[in-house]
Amino acid sequence: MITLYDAPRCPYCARVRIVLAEKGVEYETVEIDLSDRPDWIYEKNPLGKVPVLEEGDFVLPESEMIMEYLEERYREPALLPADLADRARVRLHVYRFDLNLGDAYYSLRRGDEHGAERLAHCLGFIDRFLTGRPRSYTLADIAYLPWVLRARDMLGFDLSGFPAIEDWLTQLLERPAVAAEADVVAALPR
Ligand SMILES: N[C@@H](CCC(=O)N[C@@H](CS)C(=O)NCC(=O)O)C(=O)O
Repeated sequence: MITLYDAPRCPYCARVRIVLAEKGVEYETVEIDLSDRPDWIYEKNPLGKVPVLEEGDFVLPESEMIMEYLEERYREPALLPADLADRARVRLHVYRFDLNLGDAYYSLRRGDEHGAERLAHCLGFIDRFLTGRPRSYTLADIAYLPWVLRARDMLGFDLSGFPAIEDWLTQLLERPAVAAEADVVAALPR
């Protein structure tokens, strides 16, 4: 049985929850209180962070690595394209997440003076990228979605200036795995 060391409010954990749900993998959850982390979590991950995936002796931190592991372990439904170049592009988007979105999101969340502008700037790039571009659903969508959802629903960031992102979100929310994550966000204390 797979165990996920998890925290509902953690968007990195959300990546893993969504991949597990997409692939229909049964797992158990150990919820970690991020404001009072148990000392033993450092034995699972020297950085003390979640998510951590565990299966017997195998312990794997880092959401990006966990998504890749699950993709290789559970082939269906595929969340990486068949074409090698397309796979590399998806990985590039995931690799550049901090630059493309994460840094700006946390800037706003910290209350930095120009946080909202930074986030709007990044979302503008993503919106232009998504505009009129038919794409299949991949790990890249899952890698970005938890922050977009939290920006809208927790930070109250207005997405109406980003129509392609709004369409993308609406389409993704039709997937049960993504809708379940929206429910997790809705239940978070504000
Ligand atoms: N690079 C890590 C980041 C994970 C991360 O930052 N998790 C946060 C919760 S959202 C955490 O555990 N924070 C505790 C800490 O920083 O001490 C990943 O992709 O899994």
